[in-house]
Amino acid sequence: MDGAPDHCFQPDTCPGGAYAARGGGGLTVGLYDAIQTKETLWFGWSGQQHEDAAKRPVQQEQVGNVNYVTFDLTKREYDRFYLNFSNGVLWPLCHYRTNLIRYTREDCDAYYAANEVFADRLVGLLEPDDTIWIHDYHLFPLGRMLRDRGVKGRIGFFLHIPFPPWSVARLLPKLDMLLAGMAACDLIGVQTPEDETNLKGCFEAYGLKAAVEAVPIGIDPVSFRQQAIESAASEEVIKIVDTLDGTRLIIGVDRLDYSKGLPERMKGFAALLKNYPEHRGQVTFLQVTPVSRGGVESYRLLKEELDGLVGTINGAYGTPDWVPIRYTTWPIGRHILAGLYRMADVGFVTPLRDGMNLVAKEFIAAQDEDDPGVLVLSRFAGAAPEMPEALLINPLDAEGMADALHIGLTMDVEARHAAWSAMYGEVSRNTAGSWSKQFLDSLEAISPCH
Ligand code: GDG
Repeated sequence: MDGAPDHCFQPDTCPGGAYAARGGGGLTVGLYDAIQTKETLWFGWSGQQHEDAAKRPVQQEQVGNVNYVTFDLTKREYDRFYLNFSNGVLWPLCHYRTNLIRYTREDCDAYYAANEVFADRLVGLLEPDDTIWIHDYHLFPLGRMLRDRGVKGRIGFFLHIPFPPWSVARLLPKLDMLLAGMAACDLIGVQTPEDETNLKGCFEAYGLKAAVEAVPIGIDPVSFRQQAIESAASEEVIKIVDTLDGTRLIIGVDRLDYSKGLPERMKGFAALLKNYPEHRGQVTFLQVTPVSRGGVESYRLLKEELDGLVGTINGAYGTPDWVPIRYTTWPIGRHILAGLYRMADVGFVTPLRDGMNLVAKEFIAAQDEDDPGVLVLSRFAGAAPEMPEALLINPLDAEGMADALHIGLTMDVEARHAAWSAMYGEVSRNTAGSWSKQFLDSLEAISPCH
C-alpha cells in the first residue's frame, strides 16, 4: 500500500480515532480543521500488535499543535476486542445484520478490558479541564471508564455507523452496560435523525438520560474537487480512461464490507445489461473494493461471493473485446481515485445500511460542473436524506437499480446539472470542518453533568 500522505488509505476504521491518522479521509480532515487551532492530544491504537502487554511501546510525535500518542494492541486484544467483538458483534448489530453476529462472553469481556486499557493510558495524559472527544463503536464504554477514574471535563462521543432501534439492539447481551458507558458522556453525536431516534429510544428503555444529536459528517469539498481536477488531467488517469475505449464509466468505491451492498450492486448492473441490451459493449463498471477485516469469516465469505458474481457476469455478457466489470480488491491511491470519480458518468453507491457514506459526497465534489455525472444512491445510506436529488434506489431491487442506471446514463445535461448543483450546494454547506465545529460547539454549550 502506498504510504505517501495523499494516498494514505487504511481500508478500515480503527479504534481511538486513529482513522488512517493524518491520511486523507473525511474524519481526519474534519478533525484536522478543529484541532489545528488548539493544543490537542490525539490518542488511539497505533495499528500495530505487540506480544507483551507490559512492554508494548507507546509512540509519541508532536506535529504543530497536535501531540499524537498511539499504542500497540496485544494479539489477544486485536483478535477479541477489535476483530471478534467490535467487528464481529457490534458492527453487524449496528448494521441490522443480526444473523452475522458471533457473540461469546470471552470476546465481550475482552472488549471491556481493552477499553479499560485505553482509559488507564489516556487518564495519565490528561489535564484537568481537557475536553475529550471519543470516536466510534470500539470505544462505547470509554466515557464511563474515564468518569470512574475521576475525569470531570466535558466528554463527547461520535458514532460513525448507524444505531439500530431497541427491537434490534436489545439482542446484545449487557446492552444496558454499553449504553450506560455512553451515557457518561455529555453529548453523543450520530449521523442521521433516524439514528438519533433509535439511540434515544434505547436510552429511554433503560431510564438512562443522555444528550443525543444528529450531526452528519461531511468532506472537504474544495480540496477534494481540486485534487479531482488535477488527477483527471494526470498521465496516470488519462491512461486508464484511454483503456475504456470510449465506453461510459460507472464507478463504485467501497471497503469490501457486507454493509455496502456489493453483491446486490453486481446484480443491479447485470440487470442493466439484461433489461437494456443497448448498453452492452457501451458501458464499463469499475468497482474498487479494498479487502478489509479479512480475519472475520463473514468478510472472507463475502469476497468469495463477489469474486464468483463478477466472474459469472463477465462470463455471461463479456465479449473478446469488452469486459463489463473491472474489479480490484486492493486500494487505489486517492490521487487516482479522485480523477476517476470525475471521469465517471455514474457513481453507484448501494449500501444496505451505512452511517453516512463519504464516497457519495466525494463523487459529487469531484464532478465537472459543465458535464456532471449522476449519483445512484441507496436510500439506506446516511447521506440519502441530505441528497434527495440523487437517483435513490433500494439495493434489494435489481431491476429498480437497472432502471436508475439507465436513467443516469441517458439523462440530458440540464437535468444532470440541476441535480448535481443542488447536491454540491449541500456538500459545500455541511463540510468536514463545519461538522467538527458544530459538534464541539454543541459540546461546549452543554454544562457538564458529571
Ligand atoms: C465509516 C462508516 C461513514 C475507499 N476505497 C479506497 C478509498 N476509500 C475511501 C473513500 C472514502 C472512505 O475510504 C470510505 O468512507 P465511507 O464513508 O464510504 O465508509 P467507511 O469506511 O465504512 O466509514 C461510514 C464514515 O465512517 C465516516 O463517518 O461515512 O458510514 O461506515 O473516503 O474514498 N480511498 C483510497 N483508495 C481506495 O481504494 N485512496
